[in-house]
Amino acid sequence: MRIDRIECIALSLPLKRFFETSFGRFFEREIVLVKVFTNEGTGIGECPVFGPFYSYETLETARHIIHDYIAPAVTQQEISGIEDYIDKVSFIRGHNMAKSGVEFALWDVFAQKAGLALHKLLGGVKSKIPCGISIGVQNSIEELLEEIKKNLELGYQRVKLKIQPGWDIKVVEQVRGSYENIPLMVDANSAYTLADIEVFKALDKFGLMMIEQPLGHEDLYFHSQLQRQLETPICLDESIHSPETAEAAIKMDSCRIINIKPPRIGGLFHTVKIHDLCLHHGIDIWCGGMLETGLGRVFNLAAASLEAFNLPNDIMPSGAYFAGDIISPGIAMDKDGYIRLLDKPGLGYELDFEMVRKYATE
Ligand code: OSB
Ligand code: MG
Repeated sequence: MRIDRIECIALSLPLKRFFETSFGRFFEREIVLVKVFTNEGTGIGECPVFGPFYSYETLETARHIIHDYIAPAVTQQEISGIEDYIDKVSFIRGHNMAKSGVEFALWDVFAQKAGLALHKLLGGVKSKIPCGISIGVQNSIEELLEEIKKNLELGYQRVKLKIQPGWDIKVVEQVRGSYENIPLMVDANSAYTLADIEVFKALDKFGLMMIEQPLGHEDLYFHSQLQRQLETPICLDESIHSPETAEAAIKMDSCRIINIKPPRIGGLFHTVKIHDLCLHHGIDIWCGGMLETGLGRVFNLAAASLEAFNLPNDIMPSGAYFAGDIISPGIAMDKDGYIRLLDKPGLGYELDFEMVRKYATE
């Protein structure tokens, strides 16, 4: 297969309601839509960059890396498969979201060419994917309890609360007061240090499924120190960039669970690698999200269809956070909190050009 051209389109989608994490409150979602034109068809992917709050990648760095480094390394030549693409861009250090945006589009082309649904081509074994909801920091506890109620009624199988200093122990205590038995977890997005050990010892008493990324976004060592003092499993998100960091984290006992976000680790090829590693070591995994559009969620759904993804995922239907979506049909979740995988060749969804035009920023 030969890649002729790669195109990036910047999109900005308004959120239905603000989304707040320990790194900020957001009202809109800016992402990069990636189109890869090959001699065997066109594929689409997305880079769900967040600005330098979550990681160093931004809309501008993703476009820059794709146009000025990835495209020259992979266009106008034969690409034998995904692994060949991974090899050809491996000289670029980091910039996993930029790399994965193009990788996703290539998976789309290869799945179309094989006449297989993407999740089947990847080796997925599931027909439906369990969903959890991620609920941001709210203005008040009352507002939070209202959000939880609404989302449980929609069918989500677990609730993840964003926490930060000042919005942690009391909040979890009150949520547990109203919902004694729901599958509940928290995500700190690196808002604490080991000096906050007492916060985690207090959280340890609430029967949480896990505490996601409590400490530094690059850290493995301090997480291993924290994990040995807690019953609750630590789940790493930001700190895991690659199969190598995943292996180091497992060997250091920095976590018992890994949140695999395909864009954060450079795409679906590395997703399979980390999946296999976690299966081997008995580490639980689930697929995280970056407030992707429906398009980004399709790649996450394929990841979550792999055997060892055994916990509810941060994969939401269209309409969870956005009023409109850029794919058609929209992604739907049933009342039991499952998204059914489609069995059409390729992604199974089409780009909605009218919505893309509506949200394009240039
Ligand atoms: O840390 O998991 C995270 C959203 C944006 C950036 C980081 C995170 C999140 C979420 C939302 O928690 C998950 C989702 O719905 O995509
Ligand atoms: Mg997280």
